[in-house]
Amino acid sequence: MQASFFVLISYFYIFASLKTKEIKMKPLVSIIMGSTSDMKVMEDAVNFLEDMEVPFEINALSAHRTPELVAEYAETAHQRGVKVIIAAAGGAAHLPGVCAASTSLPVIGVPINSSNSIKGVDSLLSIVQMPSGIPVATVGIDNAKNAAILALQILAVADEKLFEKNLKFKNELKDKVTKANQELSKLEYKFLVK
Ligand code: C2R
Repeated sequence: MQASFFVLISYFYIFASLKTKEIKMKPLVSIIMGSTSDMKVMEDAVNFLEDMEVPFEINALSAHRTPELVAEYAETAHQRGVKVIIAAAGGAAHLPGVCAASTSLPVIGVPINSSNSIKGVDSLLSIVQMPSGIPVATVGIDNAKNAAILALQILAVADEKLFEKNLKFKNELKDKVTKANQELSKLEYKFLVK
């Protein structure tokens, strides 16, 4: 009786720990943004990582509004398993740079054309013009998808499965161009030379 109770408890323990493992994936990519108002742009990055099955975490943090939290977050990111940080901000976009100052993980910056921004150009320059020694790899204005693709490519250097996924994605891009050219070849104009 006592033995079967012990077996039952062991099964329950194994099942519970497997479940916890399943739920508690370690994030490989960490997305941070200056405000949740950036989320409409950052959804492109979220969707790409989701499609590629890359575990990620997401937080709103601000170098202006929550400076202590940004430093704590950046200093501890690698302890949570994070390998790449994507940091988005608009206007006086200091978040990516301040984050890069407190971590040796690669930081990818996404300049946001926010409501307080001058068409995203201020955000772009604030992120890209970092002083020597503290780089932030900067993508185009509002180009959150490119940030996620670059994050995947960084991870793929040491991960065969992600390397294959990235290759498949790039091949799909090639196929799109091939199809586009097939469509263009159907055009009929008097002066179009084929
Ligand atoms: P609100 O919509 O919250 O007013 O934010 C955000 O990224 C957002 O694009 C407007 C814009 O302010 C940006 N913001 C930063 C920082 N914190 C918030 N650029 C920062 O620390 O760099």
